[in-house]
Amino acid sequence: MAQNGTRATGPRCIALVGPFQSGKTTLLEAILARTGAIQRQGTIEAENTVGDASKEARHHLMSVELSVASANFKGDTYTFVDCPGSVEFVHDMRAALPAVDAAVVVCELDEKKVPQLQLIMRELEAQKIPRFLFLNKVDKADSTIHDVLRVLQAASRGKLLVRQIPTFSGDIITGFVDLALERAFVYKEHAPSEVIPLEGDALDREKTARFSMLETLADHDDELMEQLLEDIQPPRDKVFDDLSKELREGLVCPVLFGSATRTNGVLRLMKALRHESPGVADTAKRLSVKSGQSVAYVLKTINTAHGGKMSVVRVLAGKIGDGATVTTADGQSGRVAAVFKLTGQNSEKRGAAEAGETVALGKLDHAKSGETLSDGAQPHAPIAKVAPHPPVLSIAVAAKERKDDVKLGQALAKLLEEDPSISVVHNAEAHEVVLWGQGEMQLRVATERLADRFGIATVSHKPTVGYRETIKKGIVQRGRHKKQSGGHGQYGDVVLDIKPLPRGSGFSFSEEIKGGVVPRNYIPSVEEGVIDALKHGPLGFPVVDVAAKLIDGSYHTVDSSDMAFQLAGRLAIHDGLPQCQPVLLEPIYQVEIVCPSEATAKMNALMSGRRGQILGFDTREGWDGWDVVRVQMPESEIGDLIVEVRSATAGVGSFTFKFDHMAELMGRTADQIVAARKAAAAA
Ligand SMILES: Nc1nc2c(ncn2[C@@H]2O[C@H](COP(=O)(O)OP(=O)(O)O)[C@@H](O)[C@H]2O)c(=O)[nH]1
Ligand SMILES: [Mg+2]
Repeated sequence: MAQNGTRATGPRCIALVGPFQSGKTTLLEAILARTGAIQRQGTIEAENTVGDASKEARHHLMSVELSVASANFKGDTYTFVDCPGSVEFVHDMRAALPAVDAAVVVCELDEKKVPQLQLIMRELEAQKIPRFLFLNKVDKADSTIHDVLRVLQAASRGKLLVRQIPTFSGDIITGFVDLALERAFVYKEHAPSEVIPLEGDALDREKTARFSMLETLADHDDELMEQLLEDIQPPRDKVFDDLSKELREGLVCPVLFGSATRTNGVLRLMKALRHESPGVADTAKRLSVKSGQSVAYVLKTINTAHGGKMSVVRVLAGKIGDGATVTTADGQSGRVAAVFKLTGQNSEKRGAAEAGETVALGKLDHAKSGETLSDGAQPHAPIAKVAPHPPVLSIAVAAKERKDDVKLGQALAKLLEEDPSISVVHNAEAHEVVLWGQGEMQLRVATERLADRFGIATVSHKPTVGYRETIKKGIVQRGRHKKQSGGHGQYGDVVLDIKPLPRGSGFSFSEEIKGGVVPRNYIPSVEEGVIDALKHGPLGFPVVDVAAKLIDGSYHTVDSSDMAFQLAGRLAIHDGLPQCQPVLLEPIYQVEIVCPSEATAKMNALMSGRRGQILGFDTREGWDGWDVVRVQMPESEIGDLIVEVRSATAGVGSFTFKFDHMAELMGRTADQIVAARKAAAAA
């Protein structure tokens, strides 16, 4: 076939992305089977696919991390990166995308999945990744191309370009016409499609659909526009050139279709990739990779169960082999222990990797997911910086056995290197290690990995909320510490004027001692005692927004000491506060929820169930059909908010939050919190 002369050559790296359950992992399997990389095509149901082979993925029957496998097709290697579709694992996709040549967006014709598809398309558009759309599961579909465009175009800013039209037998799609080739194919199950004559009704439909494909291409090509206006048939090569060029520039997103389970449409997809997808030279240019140095990008780093670390990298320039010294963007060097070819969970040693190849490098200590590596000691600027989405859910984890505490910290550090969309916060006050992440499943998988890969059994629970307490009125309170025990006694005596302060003021200490009734040198000790007593107020929480003024007291020349005055200060607070109408304070956050507009009304109901206060609605800037809802909400209610936001938005709603203020909390809820705290302290 004499197709365009600008076809990229060499190894390609292609991301398989798309909504959850659209068939990405199955499509990878179909590609591997069709190209002969594997003997038999496995299925998700039989749990024998190349992708999703990790223990956690098999257990949950879903992709929980990316998998990589390569196929040879007509002399070139294509490495596919099967990215998880779940929003909770989306960072794996986002961090892998910079280094791929193109993405195949696998989707179904399902209106409910359009918002998810839109999120993914946005990411591809933002990162300027050339993209094809593969409409999967046509074995179940009877949709026309008209339906496809009506439903799916909403998800894409770039124009969807129909490259194929389905042909039917009754209601069932039995084949397709390729509009660029102008050829008709009929599907054969698990075998290449067969070319059939293009005639009759199919030919008429082909003419119409081809014309509209050419019109779309002509939007960005004046010469083609003129040819169309003058009714001149453009040469086939020109059409292929345009397809390829406009794909690479992200102007159009060609739509192909098929069935991954039946291996239909797979060869056409491979051919489209071969002829139209850019290669490593274009990708290196997109990423401003400097020449004269070997450069690789870490799509993902994985700490395997056997202790070895593997970094999946794409070599963007030069060559990286066993024993090479490579340096991270921040200047940390390490030696490549081995180069592997990956097929899902299987790795096989191989020789050096050349520009374009996607391989795993062994035991690179400093490599994190998203890292840029270069050979020698000279760092290369990071070629991409994909900031993880802010976390939305947290759990507190602890090692089941004390002896694993140190190991837990080390293992968590490794999980964070692999997936920076998880973070760890140490809550010193509550003695908790809090894991923050993108959702329940992601954090559950993280704790499973702690067990499976690092042998650490953990227990997890809801993180402690940062309650505080304060007082509503003041008091003047004496605190006297006096002990006569044989020889040396202890004596400290203070009078404190205790007063509430405005919200957010914290704590202040002052003194107004006249005539040296409390000697200067003891005053700091009084303050220390006060501060110490405020750590646990009468309700059991740290006390804030309180002023204590030392106004009187007495001392003893022999028995007074720092310790005695500390105790006196503590006593005054301890005895005084219960009489000051203590009240619980709870942290209130400002929360910004983003959701498709259809779901905005549901947020109202959701908020009233969670003591949230809606401050306002807005349209989301740059996001047609989306809203921003601003609310104030107690920290305790944010804990699992994401679960409800997602269920009200087909999984796509999200939020960010920041601390706003502390608010008084009274009544039953407050009583329960105080009782729970007392019970916990007694336990
Ligand atoms: N009928 C039909 N089912 C499919 C097809 N491709 C995938 N599936 C099924 O869709 C489900 C999700 O597939 P999977 O590959 O795990 O989707 P992923 O989440 O996108 O990786 C599985 O039950 C597959 O067997 C297809 O072409 N036709
Ligand atoms: Mg999958």
